[in-house]
Amino acid sequence: MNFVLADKVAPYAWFPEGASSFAPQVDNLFTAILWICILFFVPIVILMGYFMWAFRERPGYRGSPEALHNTPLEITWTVIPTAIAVWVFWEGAMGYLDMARIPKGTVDVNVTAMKWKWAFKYENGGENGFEKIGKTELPVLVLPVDRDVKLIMRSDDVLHSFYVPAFRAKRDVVPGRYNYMWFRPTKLGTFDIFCTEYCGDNHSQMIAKVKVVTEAEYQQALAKAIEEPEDPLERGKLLYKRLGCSTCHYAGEDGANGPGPSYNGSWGKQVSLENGQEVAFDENYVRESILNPAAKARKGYGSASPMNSYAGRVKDEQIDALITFIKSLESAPPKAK
Ligand code: HEC
Ligand SMILES: [Cu+2]
Repeated sequence: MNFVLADKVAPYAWFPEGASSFAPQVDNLFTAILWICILFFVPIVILMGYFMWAFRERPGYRGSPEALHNTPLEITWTVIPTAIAVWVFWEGAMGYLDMARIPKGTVDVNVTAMKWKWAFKYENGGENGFEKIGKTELPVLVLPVDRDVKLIMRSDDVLHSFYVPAFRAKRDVVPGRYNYMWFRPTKLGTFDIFCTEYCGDNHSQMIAKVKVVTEAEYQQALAKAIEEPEDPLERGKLLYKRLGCSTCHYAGEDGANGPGPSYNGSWGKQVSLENGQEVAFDENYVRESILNPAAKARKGYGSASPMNSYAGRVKDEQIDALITFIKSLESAPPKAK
């Protein structure tokens, strides 16, 4: 017979694959507690059954009315269980402290939970990619193997909980504050990320994957995360968000009602400056505004522009892309205020 039930059932019924430095500790303590329970439970139940039968009420049988006393026995059954309970507490407390104490020199990732998805931002500002797994596109968090990883987590809406079963790591993600957790992946592979705090209708679909790769592959993934599209218009749109222009300038159909002028319908017009002059809103004006915003302060926005210079922070091709983007809004309707 080549059908072994344990092989079919075990991967689901027992632990998922352990892939972090926490896994051996958690699994060993769990297994030890399980065996302690079995070793106490089985003899106690057997003896209980036996005593029920041996000391049952029957014609001609009279039990002793006095309780028996045996000092060595009582000491034994007090000291041994106490020692076991203290050991379980000690192991649990040490394991907890290990998880709570975040080491230095970690790879940091920002995690945002929202109804009903996860978003990850790497140290270089790049965002997670997606991979088609089964029918759906899932966010994929790429992490290096054998490095300590720290997650800085927040929620956009309600309480969620970040859980990677293979890492034996779980932590609530709370709106209105940052929560931290750390772990050290020890195995290459792709593992599940679940939300494990019921957070609404689609809670069960709040899934993502963590992909543990070698250091070299991780560096590639980081570089890819900040890669910019070839197409200048797409690139400009992306930079408008990534460089934070969107926090002050309105463009297209989004962006803040911030302190900056709207890009919509600006291209090609004459704009009045604070010093009374007029300039054409063209390539050179945009370029100068990015590199030296104070040079030609726009009328009505005060001479002390809140916009900081981007000199040294943007390359010429990035300015070209931003120009292409602003130009594409030449006849966009003004923002709905
Ligand atoms: C902190 C808010 C802020 C940020 C961030 C910001 N700007 Fe500005 N920007 C302003 C304000 C306010 C003005 C108007 C005053 C002035 O001309 O300096 C302005 C002016 C401009 C102008 C001249 C526009 C006009 O209508 O006269 C351009 C072009 C411009 N910004 C582009 C950008 C780009 C591109 C980015 C991102 C790389 C950016 N800004 C980021 C606040 C900001
Ligand atoms: Cu959730």
